Amino acid sequence: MIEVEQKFILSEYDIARLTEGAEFLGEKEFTDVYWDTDEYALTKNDMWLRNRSGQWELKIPRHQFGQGMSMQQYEEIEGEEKIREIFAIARQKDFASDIAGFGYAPFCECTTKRKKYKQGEFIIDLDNVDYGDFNYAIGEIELMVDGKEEMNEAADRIRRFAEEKGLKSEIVRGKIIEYLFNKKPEHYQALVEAGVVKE
Ligand code: V4E
Repeated sequence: MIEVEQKFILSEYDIARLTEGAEFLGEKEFTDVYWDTDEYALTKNDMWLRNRSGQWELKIPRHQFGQGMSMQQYEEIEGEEKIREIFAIARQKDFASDIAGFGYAPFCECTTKRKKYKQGEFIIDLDNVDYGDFNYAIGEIELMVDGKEEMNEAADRIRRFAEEKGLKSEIVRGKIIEYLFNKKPEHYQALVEAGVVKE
């Protein structure tokens, strides 16, 4: 599955409009640890390797030509076996030790409290992210699609839905970009220079 999503900074009023009549799917909490090399080998290529509460996941960009940067599209690879295949990392010890051997190390840890809603075909996530010494609130509107041919159309549907709810489509810093912006300016700047982050 491919996730097509758009992020928003939401006021209380926006949240009320977005969730009015929506089905509340539940609340969960998870801790993410993101990994990269000192040279930012992954994130400079917009690839995001994380351990989410014990599960290894990799997000790979699948942005479509013609979509603005406010709409982000990533394929999610789940499980260490598939990630080992992609990076050709043979099993020697556990996954963390094996990737550490290739120069990977954690660069961001954060805990998210997520409220999830279903509004028609759309999934709405309202996240509150705790980085230890500061917090960030961010919302996402998402659609999951089977193939890349469906992505542009899904992106348009999200954009129309957001407009109906009075939301502006603009570039919003995702939770990890927000962390780098505040805490790791060198890493943040490297991503701006690589064109991964648009200011
Ligand atoms: C894709 C990405 C990053 C990885 C984290 O993705 P995100 O969707 O923010 O996290 P989350 O927890 O909502 O994942 P889910 O639970 O939906 O799988 S970190 C940065 N990016 C891309 C990115 C970018 N290139 N530019 C800007 C301004 N923000 C984010």
